[in-house]
Amino acid sequence: MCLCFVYTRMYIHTISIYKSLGLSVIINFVSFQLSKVWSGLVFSIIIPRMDYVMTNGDGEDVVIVENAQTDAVLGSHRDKLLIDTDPGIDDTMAIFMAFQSPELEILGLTTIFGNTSTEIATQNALRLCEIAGCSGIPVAEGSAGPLKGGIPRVADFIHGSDGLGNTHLPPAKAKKSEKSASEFLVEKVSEYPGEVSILALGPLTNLALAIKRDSSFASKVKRLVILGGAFFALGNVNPAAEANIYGDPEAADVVFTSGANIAVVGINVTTQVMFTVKCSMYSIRMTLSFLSGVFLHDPVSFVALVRPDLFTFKKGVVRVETQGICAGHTLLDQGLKKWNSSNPWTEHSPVSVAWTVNVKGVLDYIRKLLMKP
Ligand SMILES: [Ca+2]
Repeated sequence: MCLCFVYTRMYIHTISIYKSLGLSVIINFVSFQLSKVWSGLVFSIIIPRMDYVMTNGDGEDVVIVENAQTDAVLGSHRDKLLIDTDPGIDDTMAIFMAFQSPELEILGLTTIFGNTSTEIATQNALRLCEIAGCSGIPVAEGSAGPLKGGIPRVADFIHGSDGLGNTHLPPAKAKKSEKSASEFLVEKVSEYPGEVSILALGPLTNLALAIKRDSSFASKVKRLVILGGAFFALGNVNPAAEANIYGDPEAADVVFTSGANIAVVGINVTTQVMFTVKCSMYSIRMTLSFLSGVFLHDPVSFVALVRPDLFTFKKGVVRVETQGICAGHTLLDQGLKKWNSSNPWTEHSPVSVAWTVNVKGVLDYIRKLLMKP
């Protein structure tokens, strides 16, 4: 693959094929990160040939195998999917991966705050649908803040003021749905009970509102795959909490105890999968961030939806701390001990918590989808 890449703020507008956009958004994001420190730095580079290299959590290159077995295991039917999202750079990758998956029928996107405000997330979702040639897909705007109220936590210090690494894409032509996200979620899941999977890539406020709106919602969802939490690992907001769960701990606890068929992918798993870029022309390795790469939180969660065989899971009840210094902490009862009396974990339905990941398999899958013509 050959790319001639001159980095300017206009760069992203010159990319018409969205398989490249997923990568260019990341590169822009990394440049945004660099520019925060090296203010005024003109980051221009020509890369006649750019190899995309993925590394495992130890920083070792993973050899990418062309023609790897990456076909989805969903069978011949199209699996209906809703994506609740806060785009968001890595959300963008996951959304494009979904659009690149013909075995999926994307029923719509619902938006939430997190990487950016809900309002900007909605505009970004509409833009992404248009770029992907899928402007007919409904986008329903979600809650502007967490269940308990207050100002939502927004990670614009990571994703830029526009949520997409300050790429400042042109405004979307399409309009958002007149329905709220929770209305839309309930409507679609009720229309196809037992058939709709949901990929939740941000704080879980919209899902909790849908559960509160319709008591049968949780039981009618085919599978809910959640990006969130840190299981027996440090968080990324503070030692106790991961960002999506920290964004609305009350909502997360409602969802985890709803009885839905849930698989949750925490950052203890997603941080094992890292994206870096190698420029072979100059035989140098571009260090894309101060962490030597970019974690693929949202894309990994998408893979957990379509290729659960690339993960192992532990089953158990998950509760979320909603207050105090550990607010947003996710704690799984692994079932290793038989408790003598009831506690906040007993009498709730277990969920599946991603435990291990086939790093090479996941990276192969992500790369193949993003590079697909
Ligand atoms: Ca996200």
